[in-house]
Amino acid sequence: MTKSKILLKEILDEFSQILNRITEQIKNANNIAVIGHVNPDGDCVGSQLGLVLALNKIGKNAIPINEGKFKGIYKEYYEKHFEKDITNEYDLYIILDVPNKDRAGGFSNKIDFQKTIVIDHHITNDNFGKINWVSDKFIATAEMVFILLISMDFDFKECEVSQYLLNALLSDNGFFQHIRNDKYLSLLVSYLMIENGADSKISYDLMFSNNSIETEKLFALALQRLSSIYDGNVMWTYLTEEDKKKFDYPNFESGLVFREMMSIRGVKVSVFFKIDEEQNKIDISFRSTDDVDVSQVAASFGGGGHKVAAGVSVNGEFLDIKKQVFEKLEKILQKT
Ligand SMILES: [Mn+2]
Repeated sequence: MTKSKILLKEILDEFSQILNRITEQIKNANNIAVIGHVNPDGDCVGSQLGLVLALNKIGKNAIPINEGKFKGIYKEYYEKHFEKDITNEYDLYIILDVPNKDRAGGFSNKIDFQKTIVIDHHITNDNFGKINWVSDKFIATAEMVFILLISMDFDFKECEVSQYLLNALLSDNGFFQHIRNDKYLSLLVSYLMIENGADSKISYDLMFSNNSIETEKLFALALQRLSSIYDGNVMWTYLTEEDKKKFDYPNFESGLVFREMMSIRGVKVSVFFKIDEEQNKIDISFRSTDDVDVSQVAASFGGGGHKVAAGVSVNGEFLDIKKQVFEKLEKILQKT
C-alpha cells in the first residue's frame, strides 16, 4: 500500500463509526437539504455544492440552501445554484461549516433538528444536530465532505465534485499557509482530490485571477495611503464610500490589501478602515501574525473573529476611532 492509502485508511478507521451513521441516514433519505452558514465563505459554498452534486449523482434529490449574502466570486459564480430559503420539507438536513443554529440563517426555525447531520471543523461547534461530526483535525469542512464521500465509495469520475471541494479546501487553508503539524490532513486530502480529477490551477484562478480593473484601481489607492506606526509593527490604510463610488465598485474586498500589508518586513498587525461618513460608520478589519491576538482589539469595540483575523463595525468619527484603535494595539504589542 502506498503511504497515502495507509494514511487514508487510518482516517477512515478513526471516524468509521460516525461515517457509517451518516451514510446510513443518507441511504434512507431521498430529499436532502444541504445547508451552510450566513455570509458564506469559500469553504462553505464549495462544500455545499460539492456534496449536492455528489448526492444528485447517486440519485438523491439534494438542494443547496444558503441565505447569503454572497460576495465577490461567490456572487459571480456560485449564488445562482442556491435556494435562499427552506420552502419544502426534507427527509434529511445536512448542515455544513455551521458552528451553531443561529449561523444557519433566519430560516433555521424551519429545520427539523431531529433529522439533522452537522459536519464541521470548528471546535467551538455547539453540536446542535441529531448527528454531529465535529473535528478540528481538519482545516476545512470540504476535507470532511470528501472523506465522507470516499467512505461511501463515491465515483468521482466525470463530475465536478472534487473540483468544488478542492476550491473550498484551498480557500480555508489559504493555499497551504495554515498547515500545522496537527493539521497535516489537509495535504493528504488535497492530494487525493487532485488524484480524483481536481486541478489546483483552476482553484487558484478562481480566487486570484478574477479581479476587475475597478478592484485594482481601488487597491492601488489603498496602497498609496499605506502608513506605518510603532516601528513598522503596524500598517494601516483606509478607503471611503466616496472612493468606492468613484470607481463604481461598492463591494471591494479587503483580502488583496491585507496580503500586501502583511508582506511588509517586520509587520505584526494590519488595519484596514472602511469609512462611511454619511452613515457615520466605520468598518475596521484586522490581520496579524501568530503572536498577536487582534480578536481582543475587535472584541473591545464589540466585534469578534479569530486570533489572526478579526473585525468590527463602529459608529463614530474616524480620527477619534483611529486613535482609540491604535492605543489598544499599542497595549497589546507591548505584551508581545
Ligand atoms: Mn470552514
